[in-house]
Amino acid sequence: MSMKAAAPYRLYETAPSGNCWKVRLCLAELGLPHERVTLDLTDRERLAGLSRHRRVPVLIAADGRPIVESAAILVYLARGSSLLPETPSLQAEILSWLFWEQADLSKPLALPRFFRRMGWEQARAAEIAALRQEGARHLSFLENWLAGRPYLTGAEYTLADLACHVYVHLAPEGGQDLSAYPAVGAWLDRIRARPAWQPL
Ligand SMILES: N[C@@H](CCC(=O)N[C@@H](CS)C(=O)NCC(=O)O)C(=O)O
Repeated sequence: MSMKAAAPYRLYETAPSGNCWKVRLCLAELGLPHERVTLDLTDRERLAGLSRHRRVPVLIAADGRPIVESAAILVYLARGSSLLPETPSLQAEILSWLFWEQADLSKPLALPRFFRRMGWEQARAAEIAALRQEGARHLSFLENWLAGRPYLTGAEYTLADLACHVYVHLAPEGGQDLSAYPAVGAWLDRIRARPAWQPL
């Protein structure tokens, strides 16, 4: 009789979450065995026992410690891989993209999508318009940045691209038009062509 070895990582997630998708993409890119537990966000009691913020994603690390915040999970998984090279200055630059994604980029791209999914598009029209404007400002910045390089930190795909492309890819679901950003579109195409990339 064969005993099935336990997967070293367990990911608690919800289906539509971009932050959870980032973690799945990272696990796939690195070929790390894992199991997924897909929750319903109404399952507050279960979430409270897993995450101090009652949010997903939560990754149970190999030693059983729960890790919250998608950026922290990505760094934990990617250590020692080409997604997070050891060169200290490059590593710091990659982290700076992860912090920027969380502090600036993701909110104006993710919230209009969330409001649309909830059916709040009319009720929150003014807020959505302001968020789209802010999102467009970040997309223009990315357009200029990516005009001169294939990936955010240069020639190689890293955790910076993995983390930052997720809500850019999903932005049209929130009504953001990406057609004015050809360098961003080409960057997305390069990332989506990776063998391990999978749609949400
Ligand atoms: N900064 C956090 C954001 C996590 C987050 O907002 N998760 C959402 C799903 S994408 C969630 O669990 N929302 C439930 C809630 O806030 O009640 C991360 O990157 O992990």
